[in-house]
Amino acid sequence: MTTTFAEPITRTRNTSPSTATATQGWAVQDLAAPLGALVTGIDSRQPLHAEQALALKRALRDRHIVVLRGQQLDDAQYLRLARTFGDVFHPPADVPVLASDPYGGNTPAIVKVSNVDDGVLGHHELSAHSDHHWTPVPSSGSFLYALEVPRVGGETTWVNLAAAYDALDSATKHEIDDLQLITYNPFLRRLKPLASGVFPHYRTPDIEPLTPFEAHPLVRTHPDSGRKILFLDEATEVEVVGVPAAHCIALIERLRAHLLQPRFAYTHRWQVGDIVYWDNQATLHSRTAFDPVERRVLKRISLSGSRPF
Ligand SMILES: O=C(O)CCC(=O)C(=O)O
Ligand SMILES: [Fe+2]
Repeated sequence: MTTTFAEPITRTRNTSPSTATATQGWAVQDLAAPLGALVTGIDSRQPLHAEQALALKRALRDRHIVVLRGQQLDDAQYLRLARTFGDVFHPPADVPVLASDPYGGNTPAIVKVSNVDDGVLGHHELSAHSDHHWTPVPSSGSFLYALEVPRVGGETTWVNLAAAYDALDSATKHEIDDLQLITYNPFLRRLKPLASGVFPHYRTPDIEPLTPFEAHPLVRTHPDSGRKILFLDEATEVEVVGVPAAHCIALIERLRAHLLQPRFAYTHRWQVGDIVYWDNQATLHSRTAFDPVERRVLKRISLSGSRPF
């Protein structure tokens, strides 16, 4: 089973800014799950103190996702919080991404992830992915801020890709350590659907490659922690560079089945006011479907990253 916990177990931090009183205490605690930390006592309407910002950066490096509850931010405050950790992600002009114009470019800094009004992603299930994986310089991390949530469904699950790599047997590690993987842009595939209407999980020689594309290491090294990451998602069209498809289809299927094991996962049940900040370099996230009659409104900000190595 996937781990679903809101309650922290380990207190990793219990300190206050220098001016703090007892009521201004804040803490960062591990969730009782294979990844995730819960931050309490921080009101992110105010700029973070240096110690708080550093504690969140450390928690992200070590636990891959950081959860803040009970926040109430306007867009400027939300952007200020996100920019504490980096620049907002903008794709190249010819690379379409979520909420950009159909052919790329003009991507809003704040994306409304919502099944109502002018939002994107509707109410359906989403397979596990890392935001902007298919771009030349993928995102370092994303934030989601919950404004309205359904009573049932619409949970988001994160997968710990560092733990997934560590748990591979040594023969598999040896086999994949130096492979390069192209993850084709699913927004391009929507613009150029196959005659069959199928969204392939692996590009076979009979399928013309989508362009532009970029190869990244299948096993990347995390730029902050140095840990090895199995940088592969659940269902996007991929291709291992320079190895016949016939061999790699089975390999990729096996790796995908491996990383989707619930022992690597944390599922978040959203409450209004939650902000989750996650590392796109070390995690995947997926979402369960929910009743379209219910409203679900979140706002996403993605940060720019660096070329995977
Ligand atoms: O709606 C969700 O829970 C996740 C949506 C998503 O994948 C994203 O905003 O990047
Ligand atoms: Fe996403």
